Amino acid sequence: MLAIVVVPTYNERDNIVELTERLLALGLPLDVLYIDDGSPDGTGKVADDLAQSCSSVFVIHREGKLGYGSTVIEGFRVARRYPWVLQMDADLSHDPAAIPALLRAASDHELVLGSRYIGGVRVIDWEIGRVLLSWMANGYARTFTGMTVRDLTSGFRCYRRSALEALDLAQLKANGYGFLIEIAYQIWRSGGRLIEVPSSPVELSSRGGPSLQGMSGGRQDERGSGTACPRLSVPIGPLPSR
Ligand SMILES: Nc1nc2c(ncn2[C@@H]2O[C@H](COP(=O)(O)OP(=O)(O)OP(=O)(O)O)[C@@H](O)[C@H]2O)c(=O)[nH]1
Ligand SMILES: [Mg+2]
Repeated sequence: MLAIVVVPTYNERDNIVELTERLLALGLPLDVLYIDDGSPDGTGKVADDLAQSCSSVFVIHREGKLGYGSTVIEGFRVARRYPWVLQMDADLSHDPAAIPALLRAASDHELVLGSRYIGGVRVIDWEIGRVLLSWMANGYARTFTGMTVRDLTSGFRCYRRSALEALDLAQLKANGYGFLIEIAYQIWRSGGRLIEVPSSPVELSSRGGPSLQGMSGGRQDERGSGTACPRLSVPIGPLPSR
Protein backbone atom coordinates (compact mmCIF):
# COMPACT_ATOMS: atom_id res chain seq x y z
CA MET A 1 0.00 0.00 0.00
CA LEU A 2 1.14 3.46 -0.72
CA ALA A 3 -0.48 6.69 0.36
CA ILE A 4 0.26 10.37 0.35
CA VAL A 5 -0.71 12.94 2.96
CA VAL A 6 -1.68 16.28 1.44
CA VAL A 7 -1.15 19.13 3.90
CA PRO A 8 -2.05 22.73 3.03
CA THR A 9 0.14 25.19 4.91
CA TYR A 10 -0.16 28.85 5.64
CA ASN A 11 1.95 30.18 8.49
CA GLU A 12 2.63 26.76 10.00
CA ARG A 13 6.37 27.15 10.52
CA ASP A 14 6.13 26.12 14.15
CA ASN A 15 4.10 23.00 13.42
CA ILE A 16 5.39 21.19 10.38
CA VAL A 17 8.56 19.75 11.85
CA GLU A 18 6.61 18.06 14.64
CA LEU A 19 3.91 17.00 12.19
CA THR A 20 6.48 15.46 9.86
CA GLU A 21 8.15 13.63 12.72
CA ARG A 22 4.85 12.24 13.92
CA LEU A 23 3.86 11.16 10.41
CA LEU A 24 7.18 9.44 9.79
CA ALA A 25 7.09 7.83 13.23
CA LEU A 26 4.04 5.86 12.11
CA GLY A 27 6.44 3.74 10.10
CA LEU A 28 3.98 3.46 7.21
CA PRO A 29 4.85 3.88 3.53
CA LEU A 30 3.49 7.40 3.41
CA ASP A 31 4.65 10.35 1.39
CA VAL A 32 3.94 13.84 2.71
CA LEU A 33 3.12 16.74 0.42
CA TYR A 34 3.14 20.26 1.84
CA ILE A 35 1.50 22.90 -0.31
CA ASP A 36 2.49 26.33 0.88
CA ASP A 37 0.98 29.56 -0.36
CA GLY A 38 4.00 31.78 0.22
CA SER A 39 3.54 31.88 4.00
CA PRO A 40 5.04 35.11 5.35
CA ASP A 41 6.40 33.24 8.39
CA GLY A 42 8.80 31.17 6.28
CA THR A 43 6.92 27.87 6.39
CA GLY A 44 7.99 27.22 2.80
CA LYS A 45 11.66 27.28 3.71
CA VAL A 46 11.13 24.91 6.66
CA ALA A 47 9.20 22.58 4.36
CA ASP A 48 12.02 22.74 1.81
CA ASP A 49 14.49 21.79 4.54
CA LEU A 50 12.32 18.83 5.51
CA ALA A 51 12.08 17.73 1.88
CA GLN A 52 15.82 18.09 1.55
CA SER A 53 16.43 15.78 4.47
CA CYS A 54 13.73 13.21 3.84
CA SER A 55 12.92 11.67 0.49
CA SER A 56 9.29 11.06 1.39
CA VAL A 57 8.56 14.76 1.94
CA PHE A 58 7.62 16.99 -1.00
CA VAL A 59 6.72 20.64 -1.29
CA ILE A 60 4.75 22.71 -3.74
CA HIS A 61 5.10 26.46 -3.48
CA ARG A 62 2.43 28.78 -4.69
CA GLU A 63 2.86 32.50 -4.88
CA GLY A 64 -0.07 33.87 -3.00
CA LYS A 65 -2.72 32.84 -0.51
CA LEU A 66 -5.16 31.09 -2.80
CA GLY A 67 -7.26 29.48 -0.09
CA TYR A 68 -7.70 26.11 1.55
CA GLY A 69 -9.95 24.54 -1.08
CA SER A 70 -7.78 25.54 -3.98
CA THR A 71 -4.77 24.14 -2.14
CA VAL A 72 -6.40 20.77 -1.57
CA ILE A 73 -7.43 20.56 -5.23
CA GLU A 74 -3.87 21.28 -6.27
CA GLY A 75 -2.83 18.43 -3.99
CA PHE A 76 -5.35 16.06 -5.55
CA ARG A 77 -3.92 16.69 -8.99
CA VAL A 78 -0.50 15.55 -7.86
CA ALA A 79 -1.68 12.89 -5.47
CA ARG A 80 -3.99 11.01 -7.76
CA ARG A 81 -1.25 8.63 -8.72
CA TYR A 82 -1.34 7.14 -5.20
CA PRO A 83 -3.85 4.42 -4.30
CA TRP A 84 -4.87 6.32 -1.15
CA VAL A 85 -4.76 10.05 -0.55
CA LEU A 86 -4.95 11.47 2.95
CA GLN A 87 -5.72 15.08 3.69
CA MET A 88 -5.00 16.81 6.98
CA ASP A 89 -4.29 20.22 8.48
CA ALA A 90 -0.82 21.28 9.53
CA ASP A 91 -1.74 22.90 12.82
CA LEU A 92 -1.57 19.65 14.82
CA SER A 93 -5.34 19.65 15.28
CA HIS A 94 -5.44 16.31 13.46
CA ASP A 95 -3.67 13.44 15.18
CA PRO A 96 -1.44 11.42 12.85
CA ALA A 97 -1.93 8.44 15.17
CA ALA A 98 -5.43 8.04 13.75
CA ILE A 99 -4.05 7.44 10.23
CA PRO A 100 -3.76 3.64 10.52
CA ALA A 101 -7.49 3.50 11.35
CA LEU A 102 -8.31 5.74 8.39
CA LEU A 103 -6.28 3.54 6.05
CA ARG A 104 -7.83 0.35 7.39
CA ALA A 105 -11.31 1.71 6.79
CA ALA A 106 -10.28 2.92 3.33
CA SER A 107 -9.72 -0.64 2.20
CA ASP A 108 -13.42 -0.95 1.52
CA HIS A 109 -14.61 2.65 1.36
CA GLU A 110 -14.12 5.46 -1.10
CA LEU A 111 -13.99 8.18 1.56
CA VAL A 112 -13.08 7.86 5.22
CA LEU A 113 -13.70 10.83 7.50
CA GLY A 114 -11.73 11.36 10.68
CA SER A 115 -14.72 12.30 12.79
CA ARG A 116 -14.82 14.62 15.77
CA TYR A 117 -18.32 13.46 16.58
CA ILE A 118 -17.88 9.78 17.28
CA GLY A 119 -17.89 8.94 20.96
CA GLY A 120 -18.54 12.54 22.03
CA VAL A 121 -17.43 15.83 20.56
CA ARG A 122 -13.65 16.09 20.36
CA VAL A 123 -12.21 19.41 19.34
CA ILE A 124 -9.20 21.21 20.75
CA ASP A 125 -9.46 24.85 21.82
CA TRP A 126 -12.75 25.51 20.12
CA GLU A 127 -15.13 28.05 21.58
CA ILE A 128 -18.59 26.68 22.23
CA GLY A 129 -20.04 28.88 19.48
CA ARG A 130 -17.79 27.28 16.91
CA VAL A 131 -18.61 23.78 18.11
CA LEU A 132 -22.30 24.58 17.74
CA LEU A 133 -21.80 26.14 14.32
CA SER A 134 -19.91 23.12 13.06
CA TRP A 135 -22.47 20.78 14.60
CA MET A 136 -25.34 22.67 12.99
CA ALA A 137 -23.61 22.93 9.61
CA ASN A 138 -23.18 19.18 9.64
CA GLY A 139 -26.79 18.61 10.68
CA TYR A 140 -28.01 20.91 7.93
CA ALA A 141 -25.81 19.21 5.33
CA ARG A 142 -27.01 15.76 6.39
CA THR A 143 -30.64 16.81 6.19
CA PHE A 144 -30.13 18.51 2.86
CA THR A 145 -28.12 15.78 1.17
CA GLY A 146 -29.41 12.62 2.81
CA MET A 147 -25.93 11.50 3.79
CA THR A 148 -25.73 9.87 7.20
CA VAL A 149 -22.11 10.50 8.22
CA ARG A 150 -21.84 13.09 10.95
CA ASP A 151 -18.63 15.01 10.37
CA LEU A 152 -18.88 16.11 6.77
CA THR A 153 -16.75 19.18 7.43
CA SER A 154 -13.80 17.19 8.73
CA GLY A 155 -10.62 18.07 6.85
CA PHE A 156 -8.96 14.90 8.13
CA ARG A 157 -9.77 12.32 5.48
CA CYS A 158 -8.64 9.46 3.34
CA TYR A 159 -9.75 9.04 -0.27
CA ARG A 160 -9.51 6.03 -2.51
CA ARG A 161 -7.87 6.99 -5.79
CA SER A 162 -10.87 5.95 -7.87
CA ALA A 163 -13.04 8.39 -5.91
CA LEU A 164 -10.65 11.25 -6.58
CA GLU A 165 -10.46 10.37 -10.25
CA ALA A 166 -14.24 10.48 -10.49
CA LEU A 167 -14.53 13.91 -8.86
CA ASP A 168 -15.63 16.76 -11.06
CA LEU A 169 -13.30 19.37 -9.62
CA ALA A 170 -14.72 22.09 -11.86
CA GLN A 171 -18.07 21.62 -10.10
CA LEU A 172 -16.66 22.52 -6.69
CA LYS A 173 -17.78 26.01 -5.78
CA ALA A 174 -16.79 26.63 -2.18
CA ASN A 175 -13.28 27.20 -0.86
CA GLY A 176 -13.83 26.50 2.85
CA TYR A 177 -15.94 24.04 4.84
CA GLY A 178 -18.56 23.91 2.11
CA PHE A 179 -15.93 22.55 -0.22
CA LEU A 180 -15.45 19.56 2.07
CA ILE A 181 -19.18 18.86 2.07
CA GLU A 182 -19.32 19.20 -1.72
CA ILE A 183 -16.58 16.62 -2.22
CA ALA A 184 -18.20 14.15 0.17
CA TYR A 185 -21.52 14.67 -1.57
CA GLN A 186 -20.08 14.06 -5.04
CA ILE A 187 -18.48 10.83 -3.88
CA TRP A 188 -21.64 9.68 -2.10
CA ARG A 189 -23.92 10.59 -5.00
CA SER A 190 -21.84 8.58 -7.43
CA GLY A 191 -22.22 5.50 -5.24
CA GLY A 192 -19.07 5.88 -3.17
CA ARG A 193 -19.02 4.30 0.29
CA LEU A 194 -18.43 6.75 3.14
CA ILE A 195 -17.48 5.93 6.69
CA GLU A 196 -16.31 7.78 9.79
CA VAL A 197 -13.66 6.70 12.23
CA PRO A 198 -12.66 8.58 15.38
CA SER A 199 -10.22 11.38 14.57
CA SER A 200 -8.35 10.54 17.72
CA PRO A 201 -6.80 7.11 18.23
CA VAL A 202 -8.13 6.92 21.78
CA GLU A 203 -11.15 5.03 20.64
CA LEU A 204 -9.76 3.17 17.67
CA SER A 205 -12.34 0.91 16.20
CA SER A 206 -11.75 -2.80 16.46
CA ARG A 207 -13.48 -3.36 13.14
CA GLY A 208 -11.90 -5.76 10.72
CA GLY A 209 -9.90 -4.84 7.70
CA PRO A 210 -6.57 -5.59 6.16
CA SER A 211 -3.68 -5.77 8.53
CA LEU A 212 -1.21 -2.93 8.45
CA GLN A 213 1.49 -5.27 9.59
CA GLY A 214 4.36 -5.26 7.20
CA MET A 215 3.71 -1.65 6.36
CA SER A 216 6.18 -0.49 8.93
CA GLY A 217 9.92 -0.68 8.68
CA GLY A 218 11.42 2.77 8.52
CA ARG A 219 14.90 3.04 7.19
CA GLN A 220 17.66 5.54 7.17
CA ASP A 221 16.83 8.15 4.62
CA GLU A 222 18.81 8.11 1.39
CA ARG A 223 19.46 11.80 1.72
CA GLY A 224 21.27 11.03 4.92
CA SER A 225 19.45 13.21 7.42
CA GLY A 226 19.31 10.54 10.03
CA THR A 227 15.53 10.81 9.96
CA ALA A 228 13.99 7.39 9.53
CA CYS A 229 11.79 7.69 6.46
CA PRO A 230 9.28 5.14 5.30
CA ARG A 231 10.32 3.20 2.25
CA LEU A 232 8.72 4.17 -1.01
CA SER A 233 7.53 1.41 -3.29
CA VAL A 234 6.95 3.78 -6.16
CA PRO A 235 8.91 6.99 -6.54
CA ILE A 236 6.65 9.98 -6.96
CA GLY A 237 8.99 11.68 -9.40
CA PRO A 238 9.52 15.39 -9.67
CA LEU A 239 6.65 17.54 -8.57
CA PRO A 240 5.59 20.67 -10.39
CA SER A 241 6.82 23.81 -8.70
CA ARG A 242 5.63 27.31 -9.21
N1 LIG B 1 -1.74 26.60 1.22
C1 LIG B 1 -2.71 27.14 1.97
N2 LIG B 1 -3.02 26.58 3.16
C2 LIG B 1 -3.98 27.17 3.89
C3 LIG B 1 -4.68 28.32 3.47
N3 LIG B 1 -5.58 28.64 4.43
C4 LIG B 1 -5.43 27.73 5.41
N4 LIG B 1 -4.47 26.83 5.10
C5 LIG B 1 -4.04 25.66 5.84
O1 LIG B 1 -5.16 24.82 5.87
C6 LIG B 1 -5.26 24.15 7.12
C7 LIG B 1 -6.58 24.52 7.79
O2 LIG B 1 -6.55 25.90 8.10
P1 LIG B 1 -6.89 26.43 9.56
O3 LIG B 1 -6.54 27.89 9.60
O4 LIG B 1 -6.27 25.55 10.59
O5 LIG B 1 -8.45 26.29 9.55
P2 LIG B 1 -9.36 25.93 10.75
O6 LIG B 1 -8.91 24.62 11.34
O7 LIG B 1 -10.73 26.02 10.24
O8 LIG B 1 -9.12 27.14 11.74
P3 LIG B 1 -8.39 27.18 13.18
O9 LIG B 1 -9.42 26.87 14.19
O10 LIG B 1 -7.88 28.61 13.29
O11 LIG B 1 -7.28 26.18 13.20
C8 LIG B 1 -4.02 24.56 7.91
O12 LIG B 1 -3.02 23.61 7.71
C9 LIG B 1 -3.64 25.90 7.28
O13 LIG B 1 -2.26 26.18 7.39
C10 LIG B 1 -4.33 28.89 2.20
O14 LIG B 1 -4.87 29.89 1.73
N5 LIG B 1 -3.36 28.25 1.50
MG1 LIG C 1 -7.05 24.37 12.23
